Amino acid sequence: MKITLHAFLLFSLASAAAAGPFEQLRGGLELPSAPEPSLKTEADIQYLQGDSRYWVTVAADDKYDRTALLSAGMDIVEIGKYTVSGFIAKVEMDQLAAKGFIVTSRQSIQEYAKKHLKDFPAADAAYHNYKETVELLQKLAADNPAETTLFSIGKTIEGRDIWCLRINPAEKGETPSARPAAFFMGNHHGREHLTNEVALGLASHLLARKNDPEIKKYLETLDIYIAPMTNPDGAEYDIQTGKYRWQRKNMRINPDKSIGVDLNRNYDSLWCQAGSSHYPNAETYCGPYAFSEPETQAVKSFVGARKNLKTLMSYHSYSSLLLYPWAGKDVPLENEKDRKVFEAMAKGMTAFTNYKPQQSSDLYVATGDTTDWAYSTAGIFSFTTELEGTTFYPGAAIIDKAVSKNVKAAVYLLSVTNDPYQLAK
Ligand code: 0X9
Ligand code: ZN
Repeated sequence: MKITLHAFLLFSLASAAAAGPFEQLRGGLELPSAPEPSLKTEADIQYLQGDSRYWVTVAADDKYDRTALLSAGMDIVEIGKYTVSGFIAKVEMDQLAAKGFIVTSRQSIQEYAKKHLKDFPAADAAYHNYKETVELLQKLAADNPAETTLFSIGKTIEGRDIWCLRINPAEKGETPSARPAAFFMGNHHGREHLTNEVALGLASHLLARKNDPEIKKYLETLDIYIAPMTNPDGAEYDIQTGKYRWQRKNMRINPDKSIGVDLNRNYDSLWCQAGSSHYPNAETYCGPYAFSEPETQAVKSFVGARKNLKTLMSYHSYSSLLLYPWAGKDVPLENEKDRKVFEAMAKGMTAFTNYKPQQSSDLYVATGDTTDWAYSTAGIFSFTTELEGTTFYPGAAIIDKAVSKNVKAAVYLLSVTNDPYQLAK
């Protein structure tokens, strides 16, 4: 929202800003809000010293304002009717006024953390860190040797493997298959730990029920891939000190010494246009060029080598949404048949999650994301799920609920992966 709007209104609205991200857009879904954590001390937030980000609330009326704010480097976390809130580096925050934005409140990330920090891992021990994720994947593979192959699709900038579990009893190893394939991914953004849990929960569910007639049918006819942690470096950095850091990006050290590229802006689909920033220290930094990052390169090679992929789900958090292309263009999908398929799939999945289905760009326009790229280059029916919750750190109690409903949605996606176009008939 630009200065032309009624500023007095904005200040009163700022305090009524959404309790969760994208709150006003979620279609009335309301979750009980978490109890206020107790205030932390200077010593508790010492580890954030040197982090120049601010948590700001900025006047923003609609998706056009939101897109412009993303382009200005803000990482939109919460959306209210007339405002948005989220993180932004100080240099970019200082430019907001000159760009016509009204900042209605601001606090350093250290101040924000004092009010919002929750401890890890004690309180959230049920979440799987990288080591535990790898161990669980290895166990699932060892317990189900006839059905699975565990392999790395590539290494991160810090050298961690990006593991992928293949579930296909007929075809082992990494050799591509002619069977229709589905690809589930989690944790593009480090702090979105619940996404890893949902992907792991899906893998566990499919293997635990491999003899159920319905699941058996999918195992016998499809080629299923699950990569729960696309950005393990960011996820590990987020919890490294035992306290959360709100780390979104990967761990590349940029030329200006800032950390990270936003992996969900680094794909080659209208790269670094709307909703994305060229500033390295921005939360929405797209990187120096498309696919500059080893993590997105790994996904590119994986997808490029598998022409049998028909469906893709990229789990993000939070706000109870199911999003489909276009994300980077403010127009409906030109291909009407495909649009019908996307809409039908979204309807099918949200019947289980009760999330709100919508075109990505109706939330805000953001170029260079996984789904636009996978759909535009390979015709894969690709979705972003924004899981439920009202914070990036919703506690352990949410895991079972989120896994259970998203597993049902994923199984629905599997049920149409053999021929998505059946939904356009
Ligand atoms: O901005 C993103 O990358 C995703 N949201 S998140 O809060 N998890 O960061 C949304 C990507 C979907 N694209 C658009 N809404 N345009
Ligand atoms: Zn995300």
